[in-house]
Amino acid sequence: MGSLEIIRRNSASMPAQEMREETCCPKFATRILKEAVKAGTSQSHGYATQKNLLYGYWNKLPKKVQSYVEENIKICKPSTLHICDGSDRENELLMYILQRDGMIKPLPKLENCWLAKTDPADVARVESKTFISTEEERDTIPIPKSGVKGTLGKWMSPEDLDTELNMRFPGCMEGRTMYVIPFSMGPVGSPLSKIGIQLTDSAYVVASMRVMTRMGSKVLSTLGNNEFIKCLHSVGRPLPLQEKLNNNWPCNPKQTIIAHLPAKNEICSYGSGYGGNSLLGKKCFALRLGSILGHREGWLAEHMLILGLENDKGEKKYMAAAFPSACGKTNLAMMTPTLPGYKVTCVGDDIAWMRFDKDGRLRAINPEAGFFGVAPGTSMKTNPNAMKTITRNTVFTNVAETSEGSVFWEGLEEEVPRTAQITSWLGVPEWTPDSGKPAAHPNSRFCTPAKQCPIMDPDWESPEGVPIDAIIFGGRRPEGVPLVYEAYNWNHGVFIGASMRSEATAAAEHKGKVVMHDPFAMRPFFGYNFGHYLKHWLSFQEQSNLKLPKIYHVNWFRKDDQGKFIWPGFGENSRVLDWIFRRVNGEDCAVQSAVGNIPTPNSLNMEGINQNVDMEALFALPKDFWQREVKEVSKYFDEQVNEDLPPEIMQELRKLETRVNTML
Ligand code: GTP
Ligand code: SPV
Ligand code: MN
Repeated sequence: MGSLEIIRRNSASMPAQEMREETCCPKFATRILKEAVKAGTSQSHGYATQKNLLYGYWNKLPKKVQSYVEENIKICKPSTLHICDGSDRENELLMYILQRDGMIKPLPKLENCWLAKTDPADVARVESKTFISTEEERDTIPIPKSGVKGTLGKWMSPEDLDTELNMRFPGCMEGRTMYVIPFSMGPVGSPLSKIGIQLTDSAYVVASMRVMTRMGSKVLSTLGNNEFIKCLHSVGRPLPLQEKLNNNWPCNPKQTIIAHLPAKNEICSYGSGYGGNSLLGKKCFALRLGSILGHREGWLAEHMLILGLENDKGEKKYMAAAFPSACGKTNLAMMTPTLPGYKVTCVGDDIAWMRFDKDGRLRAINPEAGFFGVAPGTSMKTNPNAMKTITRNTVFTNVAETSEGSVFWEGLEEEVPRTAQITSWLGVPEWTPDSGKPAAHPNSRFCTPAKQCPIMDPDWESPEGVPIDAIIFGGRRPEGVPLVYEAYNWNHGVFIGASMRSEATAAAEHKGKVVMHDPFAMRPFFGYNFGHYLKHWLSFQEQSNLKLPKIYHVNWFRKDDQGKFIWPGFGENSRVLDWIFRRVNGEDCAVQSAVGNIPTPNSLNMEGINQNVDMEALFALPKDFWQREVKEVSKYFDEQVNEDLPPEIMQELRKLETRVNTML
């Protein structure tokens, strides 16, 4: 069968797409597909399942990968197969297909940039439908106190999960192409890296994985016949469609499930095409399965940015920071310091894999190769490095567009021409703020190659990772929590991570701005029992050969009585990083407080700050607030972590309680 016949047959049930094909670049696609099919079929003698290999080389797949693919072709029944090589030509093909299907459109004002708009029902991670399946429930989550609903992850028995998967996956790719994506989390070949194979029926996912991971043929040669993480993904909308798509975006929100099977090193995700639900290398692999592997193998997989900070004397240190989703990791990782002579370099903006090396130093790699960053709030004022990164080769999802063919979101008001008309993410033309609705979805994002960021650290792809001297926790705390404080020691630091709380954001399905517990910024991403996770963190304290990083807590989001942020944030956060830097260097610039060491008066470098900052309000420690905080954290540990709470954490809580109660 000829290539285009295959394509035509696939879209026959959706005549609108035939028309779009005309408006794209059919000649180009015909040529690539013809070549691809020639290459594919002439090489496909080993292809046992008699399916149509549309692109790629079956024989180049290691045997174990072939078996995994074959097994799932039998279940999902795609009509064609595409084995990804990661080439530019392949990407052009994908972009053609996505345009033809009405899922993306070009943004002519920017270089090779694209706009995708999803079904408005598929815009964020869905924690309520995300499960980890182990024989023993307690391996996955602490058993909450009786009568309390657990919030530290969701468990499903292997039998129940089997039933759920069997209800969804058989035939789920009918009429569609199954893409086989070989990808490496971490630099290809690094001893800290791990390889996955994702099978998906979404070309959008392939295009995104190409940016977010190292993807393609080079990964297969490194893999050989070794084990890999199995990642199966389907949007859950076989062809012909039973119901019309919304926005041409295939997804199946009612049936969505994101399942992790640690015993089989496997992830199965169905029904969502968005972000962390579908780019399985990210949260599913690098954090949930990653944390399990880390526990097993003695390392850490964390929801942390990694940055390098060079001071005005040319000294450099690396820091890792865990903030919950949409709480400022990308911004801090790419910040432009306002302190003269300081320089920040970016290693990663979302995930860190960290391991102590033979000299006892904690080394971190960024397992990702791209940024899937929150668009709203990103501007030349707040994050110029991100703005410079996303001007080319970027896929924007659920942002608004301008009449001149560029993008718009909340925060760019000063940076789009006054004459430009704005079409909102929901397609409402001539959008104005008066509509009362945001132009871009609050969780709209850019997907952009990390190497385009002008401040990438020279060692960001170093196979051995960068040495970490400080670990920073933080969240959105409108009241009570000071700008920065330092843990008294490692165990106190682990306690600080465990008691993290933050205002809910749009990155998940939560409503409103309630302050939620989000220990280690990992609550949605723990791959195993949080109590065991704490024990793992605490275990490093006992190993005397380790040079443990110092631990900090920061809060950029404290508000005054008028509801305004007290701290200017963004580039000014360099003042806090500088203080941390000096503390790591052993400088005597801290004083004890109930919560930890805080800067001595005037030790925070405020030189040249062009705004009045109420330092007293920023560092105030209201006794009643902290008494409530202690009670709340205590209740949380008691109800949620229950029997699995390590005694060391309880001791730290009691110490905090005593310090707070004896406060003036
Ligand atoms: P995920 O990608 O969801 O994990 O989020 P993230 O932690 O990388 O958050 P990001 O840096 O994208 O920031 C999210 C929002 O917080 C944006 O709207 C930013 O403008 C805002 N933000 C970041 N840093 C600061 C800060 O220092 N002060 C204030 N007020 N807002 C900030
Ligand atoms: C987050 O929510 O923390 C993200 C975005 O980084 S997603 O990839 O959708 O998880
Ligand atoms: Mn994140």
